Amino acid sequence: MTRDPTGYPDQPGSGEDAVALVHPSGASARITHYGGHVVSWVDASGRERFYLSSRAQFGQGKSIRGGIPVVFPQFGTGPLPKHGFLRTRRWSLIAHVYTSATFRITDDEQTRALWPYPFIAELTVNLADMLTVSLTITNSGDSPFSFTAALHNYFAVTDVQLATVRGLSGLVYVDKMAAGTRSVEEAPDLHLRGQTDRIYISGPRQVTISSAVGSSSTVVGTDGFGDWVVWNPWREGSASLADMDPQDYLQMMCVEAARISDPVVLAPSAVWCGTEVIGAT
Ligand code: TA6
Repeated sequence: MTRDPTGYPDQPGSGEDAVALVHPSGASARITHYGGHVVSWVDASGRERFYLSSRAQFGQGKSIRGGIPVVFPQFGTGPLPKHGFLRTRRWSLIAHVYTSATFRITDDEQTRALWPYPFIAELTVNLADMLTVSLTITNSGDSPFSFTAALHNYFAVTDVQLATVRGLSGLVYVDKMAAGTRSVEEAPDLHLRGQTDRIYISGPRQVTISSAVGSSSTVVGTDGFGDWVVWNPWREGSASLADMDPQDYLQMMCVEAARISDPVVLAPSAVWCGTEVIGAT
């Protein structure tokens, strides 16, 4: 999927307001204030590397379907809204040059009503040969808290049935499609054959999606996360999502840098940082 880096699919009434990054190589990226959400990265060869649903909703109390939703302070379901509350809130832009932008969001009355902790979250996106995304969480209160988090990457693939994920072999995974049972990944190259929703525990720091866009690969390296999530709703799952065309499951693969199995515990004034570096080869 190639998208004009200066343009954007029309989203009538979407309220999408994004910050653009541009690099002399021709690469570009866009990040919305809503959700502190990377919605596009076009690499130097002009290929869009993220899936973004044409039915995505912007700023309407929903997470944007595509790009990189920021998950904090709860991955998945639990006492808080699913995947936490940062992905559906407006962030402030605090720094922006051509190739880099930093967004910030802090606790407020609404977040404290859900989760009673003061925090500062910052998302920094750097565009160079690769795209680097860092999520930093500071405990700005006076009691410790713990959290789970993820950068919920929706990578673009030309055909999910041809794409593979390398790097997960030998890992234990929690299979949400099999009532949370644990299995060991045996495939050197993971092919998705149907609806998939797995948490790979304590994985390597790098995975590669082969045959991602055309014959090119997407390489994701991480620091501070530890787990990986692989998700694709397949035909049946995407049909139940109002913000996704049922055929779009073919064009996306979520391979997420996550911190789930070993939640972060932050003392007052302590800072955690999770980073991913994404390359296109
Ligand atoms: O990260 C995988 C997952 O937790 C799946 O279980 C699936 O529900 C997906 O996220 C998308 O969640 P969302 O709330 O954005 O529809």
